[in-house]
Amino acid sequence: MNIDVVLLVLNEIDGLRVIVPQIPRERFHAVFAVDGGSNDGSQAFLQENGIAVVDQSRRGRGQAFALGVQHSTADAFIFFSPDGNEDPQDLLRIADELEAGADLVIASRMMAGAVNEEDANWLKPRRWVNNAFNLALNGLFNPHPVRGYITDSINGYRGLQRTALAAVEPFPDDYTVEYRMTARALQKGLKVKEFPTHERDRIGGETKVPSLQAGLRFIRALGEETVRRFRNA
Ligand SMILES: Nc1nc2c(ncn2[C@@H]2O[C@H](COP(=O)(O)OP(=O)(O)OP(=O)(O)O)[C@@H](O)[C@H]2O)c(=O)[nH]1
Ligand SMILES: [Mg+2]
Repeated sequence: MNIDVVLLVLNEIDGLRVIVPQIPRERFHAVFAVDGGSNDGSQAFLQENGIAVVDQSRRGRGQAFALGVQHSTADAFIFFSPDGNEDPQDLLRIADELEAGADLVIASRMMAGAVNEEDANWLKPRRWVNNAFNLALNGLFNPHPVRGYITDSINGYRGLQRTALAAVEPFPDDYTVEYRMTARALQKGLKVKEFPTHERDRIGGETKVPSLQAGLRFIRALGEETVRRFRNA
């Protein structure tokens, strides 16, 4: 099976310098990047390292996912953010799960055995908010909400089969793309597989996602996906 790694990049030069050499490139059909308009040398660094860059016409993680799929000729894709949060060794695990037949593979920061950046804190606001969205998604879209409970429906570190595209497209432009993809995959009865990951610290640069705005967009995404579900039923 051919699998491509799609790097999602917006001003990640510090992360790229550390992470790119750690990508097990020989395992993959192609490794290429979708860039949301970096101006910090990310594009030049990628090109120097033999990684093709697809330019986005506008900013947005969802559009980056869509372009990644459009430019890939592989049987499956892994979406990877090279900012330091995601362990490049997990690329191999995701590839194995895709080869074993999972339609959607999610690196979970929340399940038993996983480590997430808030674990050491007493207050875990991001985890609590994510868990509320996980609960809503499992309740609304998961045909097996107990035994098949999805613990990290939002995480972007994931692999997807080309054959699963029909169930999860079209992608929205923004960063609700992963959440909606998980909802649609569950609702269509696709095989969604999670494994525990160790989330690490961002290496440099800045967060691109404002958290309050993100919360509101996720609420809207839930509403829109619910309407979509009943329209499709
Ligand atoms: N191509 C593309 N990549 C993007 C865009 N927005 C964010 N990214 C990348 O997507 C990844 C995730 O964005 P982050 O800002 O790290 O979001 P986050 O992981 O929730 O936030 P942190 O915890 O601060 O790392 C990073 O690799 C970004 O460079 C975009 O519009 N286009
Ligand atoms: Mg990040």
